[in-house]
Amino acid sequence: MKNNFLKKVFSRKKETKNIFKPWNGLIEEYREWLPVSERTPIISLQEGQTPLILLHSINEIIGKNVKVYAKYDGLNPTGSFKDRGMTMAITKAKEEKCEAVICASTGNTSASAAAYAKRGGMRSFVLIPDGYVAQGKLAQALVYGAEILAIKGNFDKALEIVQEISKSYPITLVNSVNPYRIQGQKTAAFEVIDFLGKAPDYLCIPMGNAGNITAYWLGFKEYYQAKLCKKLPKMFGFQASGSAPLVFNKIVENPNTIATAIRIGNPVNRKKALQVKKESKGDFFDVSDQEILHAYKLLGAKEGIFCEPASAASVAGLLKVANEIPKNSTIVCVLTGNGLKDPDCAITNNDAKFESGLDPELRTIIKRLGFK
Ligand code: AN7
Repeated sequence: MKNNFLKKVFSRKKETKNIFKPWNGLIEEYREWLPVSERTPIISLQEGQTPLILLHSINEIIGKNVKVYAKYDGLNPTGSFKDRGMTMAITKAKEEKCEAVICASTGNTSASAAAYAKRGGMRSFVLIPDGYVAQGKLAQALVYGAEILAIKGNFDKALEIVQEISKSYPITLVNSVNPYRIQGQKTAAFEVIDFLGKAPDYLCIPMGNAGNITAYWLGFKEYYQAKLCKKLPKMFGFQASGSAPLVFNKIVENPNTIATAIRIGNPVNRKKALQVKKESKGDFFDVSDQEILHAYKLLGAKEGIFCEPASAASVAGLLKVANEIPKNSTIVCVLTGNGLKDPDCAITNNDAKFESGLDPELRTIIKRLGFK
């Protein structure tokens, strides 16, 4: 049996199958939809083309013959959806001969900005809320050679400062107020439709500054206007209960949540987000940290998908509003960031068995496995 298999392997013709269609990054792939010209120097890490994964256990929980998919954007080059916007923002900064970029960040923007800026030969300055950036993200910013300033204040304060600086000094702001960020990020909606062959009935997405929900909606609308889909999804945005300025329509002075990525009390894209809600006949809801962690664990231990807590808010939200979802719906939940970004959260919040200090002895191990 084994020999036959090996014979077959070695007698195979020496040529590759060429099954992989090369993917050249989202600017090249969606060039005609983006503000680039022949002369634009494209800065890319071949981001995009992230998988849309059917979530079997979530489907089972909700029932009603729904089809729930995860858009796993944590598989981008720096582990979050930010790379979609950053390839565009940094490409345009390069085209405009800019030498340095700056951002405020809860972590992912800083990691992505640093990676793409360095690839483009620029300096990258990042302002972060001291003590509230997950370890993986901080590690990335350090490795990518960012110049990091941690402030005694939250993200909102940091964003105020970098907005001021970029007005008066020759440094390009790459937060989602930079319109090129939204342009890049809208390609995620294109990919969803390219994969499904239609728009989903619902898009569930976590919201912080609400750049991503704005970008998805723009992408869906552009495909709709080009007749590449026949309908538009309802946009469901979710925020953590302790940090839900868009849900409660106010400014949250001291936002607080385990999902540090979306610990944002005064979103700059507030108006745009409310417009998306209205136009799409969607809705915004809050989810508690407990609900977020429940979804986070479910995705990990039942689906084999490790996302960061902020991303799990999309699935937590869907589970919360499942009663409102009609039968046979197609739903896409955006998983915005990779679980490896926040190892502390993972180690503190899981239901795994972990025994340590065991003797390296066969009998001991067999017994621990539950055998005699
Ligand atoms: C994993 O990195 O704002 O609603 O500074 O990292 O477009 O702001 C991150 C936001 C969702 C919210 N999920 O997106 C930053 C930052 C993850 C995130 C969001 C963020 P927006």
